[in-house]
Amino acid sequence: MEGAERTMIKQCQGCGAPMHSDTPGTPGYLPPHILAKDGPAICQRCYRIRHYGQDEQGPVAAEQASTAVLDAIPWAEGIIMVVDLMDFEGSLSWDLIRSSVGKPLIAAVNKRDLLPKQVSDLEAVQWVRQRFRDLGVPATTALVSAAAGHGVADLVNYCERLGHKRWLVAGASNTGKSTLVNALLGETDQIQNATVSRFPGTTQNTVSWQHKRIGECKDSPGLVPPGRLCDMLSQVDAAKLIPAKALKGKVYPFPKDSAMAVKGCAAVVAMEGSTDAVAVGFTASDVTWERANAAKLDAWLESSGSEALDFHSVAVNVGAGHELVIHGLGSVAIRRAAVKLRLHKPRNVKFTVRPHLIGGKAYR
Ligand SMILES: Nc1nc2c(ncn2[C@@H]2O[C@H](COP(=O)(O)OP(=O)(O)OP(=O)(O)O)[C@@H](O)[C@H]2O)c(=O)[nH]1
Ligand SMILES: [Mg+2]
Ligand SMILES: [Zn+2]
Repeated sequence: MEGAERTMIKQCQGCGAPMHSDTPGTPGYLPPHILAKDGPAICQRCYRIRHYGQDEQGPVAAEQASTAVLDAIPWAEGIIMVVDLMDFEGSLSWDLIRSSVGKPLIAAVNKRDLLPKQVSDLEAVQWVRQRFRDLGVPATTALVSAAAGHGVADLVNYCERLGHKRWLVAGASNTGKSTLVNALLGETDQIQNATVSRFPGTTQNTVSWQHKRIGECKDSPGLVPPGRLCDMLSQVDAAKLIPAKALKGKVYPFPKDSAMAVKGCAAVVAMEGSTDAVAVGFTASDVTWERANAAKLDAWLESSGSEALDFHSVAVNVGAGHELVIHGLGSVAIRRAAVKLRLHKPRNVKFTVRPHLIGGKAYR
């Protein structure tokens, strides 16, 4: 009887893990007397994340997340792909984009609240649309701040107009999928909402929610796109790199031989370029770009935390008005004159050169 009830109920409404009373300290665990109660419930891990901000159990395995998302795609009539505006290229999941072909793909470009005020919604949307065109991503853009509720009503209206009734909310880990699901549900009468945390890998499996206007929405575990620096560190070090603060720029003159670094993570050295060149180092996390001594970069880079990263360097040309983005870390925008620079980064970390997100009005 008890076993039958268990298989009937039970999935954690916060993270999607199957509920059990077998192994304390694993996702989905609840003591038997609580698990036996009726109604939706959240597991002990979700409870600890929500009330103490702690996740001792660590992230969902990348393969498990990927399998859960790929399994849900045939079910979905439309995909809401959540992308982190602060780590745009780094948080694009190409596996998801490829697997979504043939279905409406809405890119909910999230964390708009972290952009400086000088950038208007229109500018940001135009920039995102152009990036999707350049990258060949056939997505409709919805600029949102799931945490602040910005753009969420427009997203609901758009989904409703399309008329589909099964929506999969998917994307890279920590982009704000669960926060968006909660914002979509808004003032509905759901008893438990999706668990949100600053640690990547919170959601364990797909979880269904009923939305009055757009039908069934599924939250899903975060995919891990290759090449993000934050995914190569321990959970504690990674948390320092995860975009959670207003995007901040540090402006430095960037003539030949000058250098900037984020301690333990990456550095850039100007190899060729005019004395007029200026670099703006952007991050939206607990780390910042600092001026560095080009001759002493090794010391800067080796001060990484617990993990031993394998650094290498690569030459990169960055035009004026463009920026070098280091996936899962931040960017360096070049102003006034083009620069040929040398980028020092951990070997598997990817980078992109793109037109700048923040135009001429800020950080001139
Ligand atoms: N500033 C800001 N932070 C946000 C926004 N949306 C989500 N976050 C934060 O981003 C972090 C991750 O949010 P989640 O909703 O748990 O992200 P997720 O994509 O469900 O993450 P996983 O389940 O781990 O894949 C949390 O610290 C959120 O508070 C937003 O619109 N603005
Ligand atoms: Mg989640
Ligand atoms: Zn849970």
